[in-house]
Amino acid sequence: RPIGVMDSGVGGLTVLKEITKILPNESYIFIGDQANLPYGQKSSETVRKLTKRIADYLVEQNIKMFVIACNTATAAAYEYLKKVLPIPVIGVIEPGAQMAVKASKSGQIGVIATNGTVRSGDYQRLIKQANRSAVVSSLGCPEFVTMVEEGLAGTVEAQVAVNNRLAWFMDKPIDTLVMGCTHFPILKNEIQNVMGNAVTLIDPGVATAQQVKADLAAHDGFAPDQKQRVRRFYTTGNPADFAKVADKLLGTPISAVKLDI
Ligand code: DGN
Repeated sequence: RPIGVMDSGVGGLTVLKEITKILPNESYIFIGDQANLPYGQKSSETVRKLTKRIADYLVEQNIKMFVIACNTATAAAYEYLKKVLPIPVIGVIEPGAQMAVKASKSGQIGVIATNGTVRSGDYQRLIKQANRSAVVSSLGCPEFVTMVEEGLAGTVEAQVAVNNRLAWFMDKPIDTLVMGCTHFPILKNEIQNVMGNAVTLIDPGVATAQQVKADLAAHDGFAPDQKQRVRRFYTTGNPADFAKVADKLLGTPISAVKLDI
């Protein structure tokens, strides 16, 4: 049985990439809900409905685990889906928050995310739960998502936009910055350039992959079936747009199928 992974777009592929690194023999079905992108500006009720719709489709495909590879959808739907789905559900925020607390020496932690994730206060809450004296500064960077979807990572235009937005952190003494949107690791170089090497960047996808591995190990009957290994990619939007960014990101040609649900 495959593992189901979803995002509003291509960003979740940064999480899939980390999962496949440590679990190369599993089968995966990835869905990017590009027809409904961006999730970051929508109400949490709408995001919950959209995420449930994708989850239901994947459960019908007989997945054994559902990974919400989107921070906005995790904030809106993780607790709910954990209750209603018949399979284990993994979100990206809890693993990311814990990783940030471990990495930070000063307890001064920055979070960049969509406005939806910032509004949820989930990173703030979970970081403070793990370290009561932590100081969390959160900033919405919705335009980063569009830049990544348009394939602009690595351009001067992207660097300028990242510089402008992250100037907000200049008077905040953070030593750790959480890339709290799965699209943002694609802009990692731009982000590190402006923040400098004294700031540790946290990719919650890395911690999420470890969580997936641990949860699989904890459930019986989840041994990988080598013979049936598949990787399928779907988008509710335009497969050509999906493939353009996906190829670059995964370093191998991806053919995505248009999904009508
Ligand atoms: N990749 C999603 C996240 O991690 O929050 C958000 C992208 C979006 O739909 N705005």
